[in-house]
Amino acid sequence: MAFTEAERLAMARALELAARGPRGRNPQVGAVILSPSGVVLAEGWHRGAGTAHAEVDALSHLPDGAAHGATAVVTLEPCNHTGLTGPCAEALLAAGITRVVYAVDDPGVASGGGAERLAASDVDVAPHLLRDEAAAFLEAWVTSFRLGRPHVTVKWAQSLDGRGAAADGTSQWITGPEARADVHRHRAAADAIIVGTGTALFDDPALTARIDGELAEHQPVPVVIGTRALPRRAKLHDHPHEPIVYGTRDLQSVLADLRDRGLHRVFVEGGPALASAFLEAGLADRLLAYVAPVLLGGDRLSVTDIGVGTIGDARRLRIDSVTTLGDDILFDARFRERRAWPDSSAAPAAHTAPEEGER
Ligand code: AOF
Ligand code: ZN
Repeated sequence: MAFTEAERLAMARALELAARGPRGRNPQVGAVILSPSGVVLAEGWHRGAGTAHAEVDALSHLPDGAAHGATAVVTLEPCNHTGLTGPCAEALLAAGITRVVYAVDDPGVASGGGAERLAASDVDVAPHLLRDEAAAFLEAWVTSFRLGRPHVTVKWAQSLDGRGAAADGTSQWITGPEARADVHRHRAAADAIIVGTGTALFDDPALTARIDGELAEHQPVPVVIGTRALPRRAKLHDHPHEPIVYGTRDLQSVLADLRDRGLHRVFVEGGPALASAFLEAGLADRLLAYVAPVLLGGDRLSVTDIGVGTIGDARRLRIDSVTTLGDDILFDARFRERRAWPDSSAAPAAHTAPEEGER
């Protein structure tokens, strides 16, 4: 598919615009309207459920007729349904748009199909410009949309021999400063950050996102799972958000509650028992494994039992990137099998999601 330089720049701009929208139930979407010669005519973005979609927001800045023969560049395939607002495909046609460039297909059964609708009316539809960037940006929304639960990233730091702590349980600073800074960037991108009470008691983590020593603009809500009480002096109590404490081990109900609170990007930070519980339940979408060139030996592993009794049951992942961070290496991987809710009307029981690109 051929794209012009103006379209590439417009898509990069549309992704920036998308990020201005709130991280809520609806996707964050951006749009740019280009004249036939590639001049930016208008910009728009989606401000959350019930408000205008990005394309309609962009078109609303133009006088009638000004978009005739123009190109719409959108980060998500224009929708084809009447939800809380009308179908964008029809709005683009009514405005006289003759070319639509978009990044990611709309995964919705009802909302999808906008590309076909537009093509059927002789609009030149060019999909998948900057798809990888846009898909990464929309990953959490696509997961919550498809699986009916928040997107879960499990993170751990490990020694080269797969240990998560030394024999006495100490585990801070397995990895170096570059890797730890990277963890804080991921924290800042999350809506909630979960630890077990064991970690909360033993490590006394602050669970804030800090960039260059300063609190990041966006702070994830700290969440503690387990039955032991937090000491009153725990650092967690100084977090800008009041910690949420769940005295249950039922991860389904925890995720359901986080979803109902509008927290769709969950970052699981430890320890091994909690990470293993998410893995065993099939409730992990992404793994960030920071591997340090140290050996610890002993029996404190990064992951414990995850219900794999035989090699055929091994949890398989796809590695998306391997990055050197100082002396350490980050494996960023996606789980091949993921589970939705067993009890959800939004998705079938123990549903196994096909991999991205296999749908
Ligand atoms: C677009 N452009 O900017 C967005 C889209 O209930 P509604 O009407 O807000 O529709 C929400 C659905 O529409 C959402 O699940 C997704 O499929 C699509 N979002 N589509 O063309 C946009 N935000
Ligand atoms: Zn729409």
